Amino acid sequence: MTFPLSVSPDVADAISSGTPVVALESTIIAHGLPRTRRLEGARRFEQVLVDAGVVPATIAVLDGELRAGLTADELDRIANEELSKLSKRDLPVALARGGSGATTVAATSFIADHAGIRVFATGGLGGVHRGTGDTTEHTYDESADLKVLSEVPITVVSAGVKSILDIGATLERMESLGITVVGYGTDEFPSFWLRSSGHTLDWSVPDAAAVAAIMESREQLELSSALVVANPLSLDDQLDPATHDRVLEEALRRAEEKQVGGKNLTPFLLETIVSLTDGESLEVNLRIAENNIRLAAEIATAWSRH
Ligand code: PSU
Ligand code: MN
Repeated sequence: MTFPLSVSPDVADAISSGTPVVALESTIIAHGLPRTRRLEGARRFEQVLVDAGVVPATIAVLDGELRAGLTADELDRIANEELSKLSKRDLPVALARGGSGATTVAATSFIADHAGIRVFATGGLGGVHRGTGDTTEHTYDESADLKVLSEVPITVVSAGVKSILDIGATLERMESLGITVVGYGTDEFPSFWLRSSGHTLDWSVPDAAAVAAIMESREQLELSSALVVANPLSLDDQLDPATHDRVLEEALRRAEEKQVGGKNLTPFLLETIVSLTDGESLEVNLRIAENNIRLAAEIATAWSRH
C-alpha cells in the first residue's frame, strides 16, 4: 500500500535536487487569522520563502488527500472555505470521508516528515492549557503537537508558545518527551507576543549554521524527536506588555464564562485577544509568522549545504 500523500511537482523537484524547502501549516491561516486577512497572510508567508530562494510547501488536506505544496487556487481554498481543524488523529477520518481541512502543527509535522521535508515554520506551538479556575483541577488539555514532535525528526521554528497556555508546564512536557529546545539569540523561551516569558532555556544558538549542525548530530544519533527553535520578536516589534497582561486575563475569563474547551479553545482565545487589542495583536501575529519563516528559510538553506 502506498502512503496517501500528494507532493506538488515544485516541492518534489526541490526535495530530489536538494533545493531548500520549508513546510508551512494551514491552521495558522484558516483558524489563526480573521477571514479578511487569510489570503493575504497565506500568500505573504509563501512569498517570504520565494524571496529567500526557498520552495514553500504549505500543507493541508484537500478532497481526501494529504497535500504538500499548493497551487495559487488551492491556497485560495484554504483562505476562503470553512475548513475543519485537523490534528494528527483527525487525518484518517478526513481521508475516509474525502474531506478537506487545515492541518495543525501536529498534522503538518507528520505530513512534512513523510514528504521528506526537514524544516517547518509556524507561529506558536500548541502546548499545555492552563487549568480552569481552581488550579488543582486538571483539564488534561495538552495539544497533540507535543506528542507528535516527540515522534518526528523535524526542525520547527516558533516564537515559543502563547501565554494563553501554561508555559512552564509546556516546557516540562517537552523535556519529558525528549524534544530538543534551543533559543535563537536568546536564553529565554519567548511567549509569542512578548520576547520573554520568565522561563530560561538550557541552550542558545547564534545562527542558522548552528541549528543545521544540531540537525546533523540528531541524524547521527538516529533520534526521532523534533528540534524546536524558539525565535523571539525584537523588543520593538512585540506587543505592549501591559496591554498583553490585561487582554490575556480578560480572554481567559471569557473562555471560562462561556465554557469554551477542546479544539475551539485556542481559536476562541486568539480571536478574543485580537478584538480586545483592536487588531494590534493580529499585526504582531503576522510579524511573528514572517520572522519565523525568514529564519526557517535560513536554516533550510544552511541544511541544504551541510
Ligand atoms: N498557537 C497559535 N496560533 C495557532 C495555533 C496555535 O499561536 O494558530 C494552532 C496551531 O495550528 C497549533 C494548534 O498546532 O493551534 C494547536 O491546537 P490544539 O491546542 O487544539 O492542539
Ligand atoms: Mn486541546
